[in-house]
Amino acid sequence: MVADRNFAPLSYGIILGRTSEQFSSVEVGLKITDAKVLVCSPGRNFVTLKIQTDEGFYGLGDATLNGRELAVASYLNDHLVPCLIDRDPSQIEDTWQYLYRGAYWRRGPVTMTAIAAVDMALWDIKGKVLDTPVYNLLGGRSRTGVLVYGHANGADIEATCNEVARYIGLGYRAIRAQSGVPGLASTYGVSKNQRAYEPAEKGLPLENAWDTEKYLLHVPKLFESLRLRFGDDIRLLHDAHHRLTPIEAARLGKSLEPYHLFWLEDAVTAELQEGFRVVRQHTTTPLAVGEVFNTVWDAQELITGQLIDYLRMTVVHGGGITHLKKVAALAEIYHVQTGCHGATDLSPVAMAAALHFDLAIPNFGIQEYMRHTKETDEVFPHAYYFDDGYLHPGEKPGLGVEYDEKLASKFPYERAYLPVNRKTDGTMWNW
Ligand code: CS2
Ligand code: MG
Repeated sequence: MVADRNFAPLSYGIILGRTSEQFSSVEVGLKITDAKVLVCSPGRNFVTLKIQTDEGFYGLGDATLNGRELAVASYLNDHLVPCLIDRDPSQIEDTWQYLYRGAYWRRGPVTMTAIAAVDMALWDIKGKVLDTPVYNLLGGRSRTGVLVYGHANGADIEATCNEVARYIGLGYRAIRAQSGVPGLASTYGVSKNQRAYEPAEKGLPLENAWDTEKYLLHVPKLFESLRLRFGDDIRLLHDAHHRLTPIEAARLGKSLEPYHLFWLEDAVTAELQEGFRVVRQHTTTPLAVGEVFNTVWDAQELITGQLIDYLRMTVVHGGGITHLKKVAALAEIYHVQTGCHGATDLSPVAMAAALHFDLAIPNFGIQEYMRHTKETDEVFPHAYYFDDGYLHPGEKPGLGVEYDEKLASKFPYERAYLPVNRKTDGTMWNW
């Protein structure tokens, strides 16, 4: 059918086979009729936005902000949902601009996670209406699959090496390795019970004790053991979780050079983006940062100054697919690749959105993949799948994720927090 001048050019009315007589000049096809904020806890907390339209199409967006979930739920329920009703769901860019610029108060994790949820849901709807997976709407495949890295962690070096062996056995080609540090009772990123670690814990925040010197002496020994046992081919990654000052991070990067890491992540926090310049001046270990970033402004200097190699921003905390593709386009010019955050606190909806994005953009680097629990996968049945070290988003129209509301209602929300970090003398520490 040829587009009629009476239709808005991006209207779904054309796709749905309507004729101009069925519309007045202001009608543009689908309308958003409802948007529900769904909160559940199948092992951990998730907030999901479900946008419904008058033609029965619906879209899902992840709105989970670990440890601060209900703030986003309120932002959506109290402030965004009323603005969505009766809008045309095909106008993704305009809706993004409306919610971002229209708020007056820009940026911040709560705002940008809420906007991301709307954005993801609208891309999901667009894919379903056009009967195609979202990656096709982003320019189509740029690769055959999405290279992922898994998490191997253990109480000590030997336990971590054994975990790496297990991941290699599962087909992973890239593995993040974390180990407990001798002399410290617990370390973030390392579970106490040999199970996959879960970033947040129920109850009040747990407190970890931290000693930078012990850590800096230990980590090179871990990677020396890993290279001796597994050779040079496997890609190895490490996350410092923002615990170091720039010069400490520079020392760590330098001491890890013989073991040629794929990346050293979150060596320092990046509120002070130029802090990375110090690290960069001293080491050739590739640097990754950005899982806590929410707009391009958090990474602008890091990208344009070529201070990092991989940007960890992801769809759910980075303003959605609409914003992240612009950030990636800026990064592409400066030889920065993506490495989207993918811990278990990002729901399968965010994981699917990341995979469509990863498959399509030219400067994709790697995708983090921490497997969800069986309960989570059952609440969010999804088309994406792991095969031989790669994830594939699948061919279902839209994002390819469902939400089982009945099952989800059996898992009510439980408050949980990320741990707090203190130095051994009690000082709050998490640069
Ligand atoms: C970690 C996460 O996956 C990562 O790289 O840093 O565990 C992160 O701390 C959590 O996702 C925070 O919610
Ligand atoms: Mg991290």
